[in-house]
Amino acid sequence: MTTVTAQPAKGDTQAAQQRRMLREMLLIRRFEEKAAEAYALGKIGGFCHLYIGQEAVAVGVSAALEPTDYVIASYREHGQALVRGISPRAVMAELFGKSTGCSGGKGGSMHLFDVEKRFMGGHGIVGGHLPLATGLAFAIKYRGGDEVCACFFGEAAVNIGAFHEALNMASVWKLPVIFLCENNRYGMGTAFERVAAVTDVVEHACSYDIAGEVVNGMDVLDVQAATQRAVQRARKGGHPTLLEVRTYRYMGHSMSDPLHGVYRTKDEVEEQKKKDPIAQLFQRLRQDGAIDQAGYDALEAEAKAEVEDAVTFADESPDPAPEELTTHVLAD
Ligand SMILES: Cc1ncc(C[n+]2csc(CCOP(=O)(O)OP(=O)(O)O)c2C)c(N)n1
Ligand SMILES: [Mg+2]
Repeated sequence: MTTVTAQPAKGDTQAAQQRRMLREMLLIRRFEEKAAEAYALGKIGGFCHLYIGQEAVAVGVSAALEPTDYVIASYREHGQALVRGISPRAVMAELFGKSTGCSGGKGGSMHLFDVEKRFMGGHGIVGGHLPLATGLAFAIKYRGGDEVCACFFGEAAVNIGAFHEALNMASVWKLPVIFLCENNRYGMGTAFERVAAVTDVVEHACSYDIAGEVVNGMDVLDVQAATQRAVQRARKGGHPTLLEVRTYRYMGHSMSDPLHGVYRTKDEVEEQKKKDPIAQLFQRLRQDGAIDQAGYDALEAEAKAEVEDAVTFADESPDPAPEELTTHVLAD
């Protein structure tokens, strides 16, 4: 099975591209629900952080990128990996710790990786990959390329020194990097309302010559448009951007965190679900006459089938061989 990515294809009409974005969001949602099920069945070891609710961010950003652009992410990265074209089979097999996974079964949920797709991880240390994003952008500029590097991270990373170092160096060297702060309001079960604090950071970043925007992360088209502006700045003159994308996760922090935890109410989650990014895009496309219920159902059925296929593939794949325990390079 092939994955349809939200990246624009030649000759794509706007409606066709938006239908692809809807399909991508559906694929991520159905994939994540299946991952939760598989985790409960004991098929996934270690941590597993789901992306349900935040789909519009990965899909909107990816729709504004070229396949040659680089993406680097935190540990909540299943959605970004899928939308950049790593197959659901390779992602699910990685979650299951199987040798057919995109990191050979040795990385797991937090360490998805695919150099060919220019997906540079999956990183577990909060804020730790931001300097790597600056480094990737430095390499692009050093080689005279016109690619950009998109770096996803949660809002808790803005407290980390590496966040400021990475942004500062990107600004000083004028590097083609887009810092995407996915502000889902919570960092690992804490009760801090971070919206205001992060917005202050965006303003601060602007003061050291990084463009900054606050974006509605529940609207995939807003995310796409803001990323397109950032990409334009980056490709033109290597000007970096910080986007604070306001989003919301419906599930707990990880599979070991209860759905609502003690830091938010069920009502709050239900209220946020009214802004669901998938429902919003479907509504808009339906109003424009670009899709009907049958068209939506067909997209959803395709997504479900792709995820079922991925689970079967992961189930049937072998564990990594014992002699691979100490190797760090994937065999061809
Ligand atoms: C340097 C560091 N400190 C602490 C942790 C433990 N930790 C894991 S996730 C997390 C919260 C991160 O929240 P946020 O950046 O908002 O991302 P989200 O989980 O909301 O996507 C923390 C503190 C870590 N992984 N790395
Ligand atoms: Mg957060």
